[in-house]
Amino acid sequence: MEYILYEQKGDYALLTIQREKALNALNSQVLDELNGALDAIDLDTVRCLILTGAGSKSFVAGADIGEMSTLTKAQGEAFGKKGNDIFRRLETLPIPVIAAVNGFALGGGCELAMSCDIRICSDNAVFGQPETGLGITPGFGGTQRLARIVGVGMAKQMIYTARNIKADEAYRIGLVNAVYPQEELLPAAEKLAGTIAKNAPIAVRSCKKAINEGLDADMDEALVIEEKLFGGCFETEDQRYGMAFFLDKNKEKVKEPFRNR
Ligand code: DAK
Repeated sequence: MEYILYEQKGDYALLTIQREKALNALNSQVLDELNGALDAIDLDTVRCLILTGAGSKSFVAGADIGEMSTLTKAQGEAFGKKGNDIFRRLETLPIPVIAAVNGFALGGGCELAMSCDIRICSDNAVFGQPETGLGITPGFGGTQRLARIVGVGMAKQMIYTARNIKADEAYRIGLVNAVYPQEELLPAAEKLAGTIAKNAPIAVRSCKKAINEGLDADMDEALVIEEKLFGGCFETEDQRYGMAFFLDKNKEKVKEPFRNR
C-alpha cells in the first residue's frame, strides 16, 4: 500500500494515512487502500484501532479537490458512496476506533474523524466543513454525524458558514474529548487504546454496538438492544473470569489478561 501504513502494536493497531504532499487528502486510491487495511485487521488480536495522519500539519485535509473538480453528477455520487461505505465500515467496525487528529481535519477529514468512536486532537488541529464554499454539500456523512455529535444548531452554523474552528473550540463544543500538545498526542492515543484493550473485548464490542444501534432506535427498542447484548456477555470465559476475580477475596492475586472468549 502506497498511502496507508498499518502497524499492529500488541493488542492495538495504528493506521496512518500518509499522503503528506497533499496534506493526506482522500483520493480514490487512499479510500481503496483504507478499505483494504480495514479488511486486513486481525480482529482476534487487535482490540482497538488508532487512526492518524502522517506529518505534523494535517490529519486529513478533505476529499481530493483536484480529483473531484471534474466529476460528473454520476461520478460525484459514486465517489460519495465510496467514501460513505468506508466511513460506515469504520463506524461499525467491531472494535473501538480512536481518531488522533494531528492538524487539519477539514471536509472529508472532519467526517473521517467523526466516523471514529473517540476523537482527541493536538493543539494545532483545525476542524471544519468547508464544502458550501466549494459549491457542494458535505458528502461523507458530515450533514448527519456533526449534528449528532455537537447538536443541530452548532452543526448547522459550522456547515452553512464553512468556518473552520480551532482545537479549543472543538473541545468546547464536544467535537473532541481532549486536546494535547503535538508531541503528546500519539502517546495519549496509545495510552487510551491500551486502557481500552485491557478490558474484556466481547463486552467492549457489545458496548460499541449497543451505543451505536441504540442511538438510531427509540428508547424502548434501544433498551431491548442493550438487554440482548448484555445477555450475550454471560457464559463467556471473560465474564466468568472477570466476576470470579472480583469475588475472590485473595488480594494478592494478579488479574490476568482477558482472552476474548
Ligand atoms: N485536496 C487536494 N489537495 C489538497 C487538499 C485537498 N483537499 N488540501 C490540500 N491539498 C494540497 C494543496 O493543493 C497543496 O498541494 P501543492 O500545491 O503543494 O501541490 C498541498 O496540499 C499543501 O497545501 P497548501 O499549500 O494549501 O497548504 P496551506 O498550509 O497553505 O493550507 C489548508 C492548508 C488545509 C488550509 C489548505 O490546503 C486548504 O484549504 N485545503 C483544502 C481544504 C478543504 O477545502 N477541504 C475540504 C475538501 S471538500 C461528496 C463527497 C465528498 C465530499 C463532499 C461531497 N459527495 C459526492 C456529495 C468531501 C468534500 C471535501 O472534503
